[in-house]
Amino acid sequence: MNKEAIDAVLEEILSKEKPGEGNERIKEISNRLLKDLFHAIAELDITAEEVWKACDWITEVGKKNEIGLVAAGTGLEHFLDEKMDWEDAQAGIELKTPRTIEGPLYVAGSPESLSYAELENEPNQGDESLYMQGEVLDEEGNPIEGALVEVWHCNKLGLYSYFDSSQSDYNLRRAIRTAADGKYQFKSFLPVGYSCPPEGPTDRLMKALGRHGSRPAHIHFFITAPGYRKLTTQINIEGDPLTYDDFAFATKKDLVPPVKHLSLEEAKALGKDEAFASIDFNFHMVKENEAIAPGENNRTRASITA
Ligand code: MBD
Ligand code: FE
Repeated sequence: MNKEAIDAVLEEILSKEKPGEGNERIKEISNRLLKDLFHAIAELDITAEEVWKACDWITEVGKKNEIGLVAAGTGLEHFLDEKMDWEDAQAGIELKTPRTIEGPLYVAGSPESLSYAELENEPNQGDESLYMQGEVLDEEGNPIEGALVEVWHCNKLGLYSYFDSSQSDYNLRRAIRTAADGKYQFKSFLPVGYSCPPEGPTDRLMKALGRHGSRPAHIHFFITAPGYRKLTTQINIEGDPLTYDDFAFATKKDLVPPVKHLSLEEAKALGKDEAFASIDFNFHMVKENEAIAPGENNRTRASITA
């Protein structure tokens, strides 16, 4: 099908849109994407059978709530980060703490405490404990008081509470408010990697692309503070074989802090009664600024009360 023939169909379809009615932004985006789709169908000679197979796949993605996984696995979510990084650079801003994707597994409303939290609802069953700590800092390196550090990670099976109904509410999800010293600390354990639900639509897409659907071990963060742009980021657990082979493209080299493993003797010298792992990591915040993208995208997120 040649360009003239494709454009004739597009013109027929777009002629139905009444000028001055509807939403101009949605018209612009919808029309552009439809045009690109029609041209792709023509150029690649995508068959009707393939189109309807794709529609079935999209229906399944919706029914199984995997659109967020598809956005992560296709790199769409990462692309949005790269676009914001590029725009920040144009505005002369270089993030000291890189942003990286949120992913689809945040739950709003986790329990809040001051300066310190234990992430597990039930105490650790013999695993090595992790202490992670640091400061929330402004552009001059001063501590920010009243910042909220929201943290979430998966359990030893790679499953996140709420999405895994066998875990209790907000397990491995907490919100830590900083005091005047800007410090936060939490106790938990080193999480493992995550894999897409096997044979689900995202996993099957990854396989069809000759890829895997797994993430290295990581911990998620939202950092918010009045007057500052929300920071969405993660840290990777050093040493995971998938650190630089993440199906969601979230790894950045400044987000792989060293993990120190302290022996029982070293721990005792610090007043702790067990060996533990330790990660130091500071969060550098950027002031809100009209010239750059906001940190909040208002995507729909899970919430236990709603
Ligand atoms: C995750 O834990 C995650 O962080 C992302 C981005 C996608 C799937 C699972
Ligand atoms: Fe995750």
